Amino acid sequence: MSIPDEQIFPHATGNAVSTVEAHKDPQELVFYAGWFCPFVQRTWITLEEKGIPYQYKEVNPYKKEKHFLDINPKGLVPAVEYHGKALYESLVLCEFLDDAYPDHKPNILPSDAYTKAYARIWIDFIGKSFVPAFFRLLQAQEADKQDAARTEIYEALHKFVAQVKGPYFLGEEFSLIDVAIVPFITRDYILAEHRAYNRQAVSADWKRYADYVEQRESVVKTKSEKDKYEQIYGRYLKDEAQSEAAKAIRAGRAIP
Ligand SMILES: N[C@@H](CCC(=O)N[C@@H](CS)C(=O)NCC(=O)O)C(=O)O
Repeated sequence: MSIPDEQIFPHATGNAVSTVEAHKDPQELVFYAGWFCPFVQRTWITLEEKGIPYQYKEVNPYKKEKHFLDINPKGLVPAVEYHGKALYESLVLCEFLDDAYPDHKPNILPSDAYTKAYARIWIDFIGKSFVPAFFRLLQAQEADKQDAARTEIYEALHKFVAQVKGPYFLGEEFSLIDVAIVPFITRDYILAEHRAYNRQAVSADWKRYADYVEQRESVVKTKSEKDKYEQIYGRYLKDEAQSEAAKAIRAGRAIP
């Protein structure tokens, strides 16, 4: 019998424990998070990069509790309350943090207008090409579907890596492009262990980029233990997950 999505491990583990502990006190910014969620990790990395004071609140988004639906009617983490007003959507939140905390450097988006627009093109690419392919490969059951999804992911990564200046996407500066993709890099061992994905097989350049970006302090500080992620992704690997993302992939829709 499959385990319902609501029964997830209830709190962060590993490196993320001390990060959560350091953010227990009330602040004007409340961060509604799920320790396991790659989209949450984007916003969490941004908060840590910028040293913004925030209060971490763990939410199980699968329970769709009323108090959380009042904050995010979509019922998804991450979300924030800022001076009592709610916002959600990981990338919107990352950009908001740049705008709302201009004195907290570094900015996660480049200040130059051209580079900012160029960054948004590749952030959009991650959301429309790489992330859906990542979920498709996780959820694919038959060998031919897995092969097709692996090819799709490799093709997306070839296009992405052709633009990487190194060591980060834009060069020396860590930016929202890296933030958008790195939570999936820290979880790609699931694909490596179960779906014959391999960083080196994508390309040496991809492996170099992925190996480097996952070492960033803000990324390491927001990571839980591997076996806890495996519990969550085990349902995806059997295509039994009932998350909004899993259902969308199954139905051939864009992920929410
Ligand atoms: N587009 C959203 C996606 C957020 C998302 O899918 N979060 C998942 C957890 S990783 C969630 O809250 N799932 C609850 C559900 O699917 O019911 C974002 O970028 O913030």
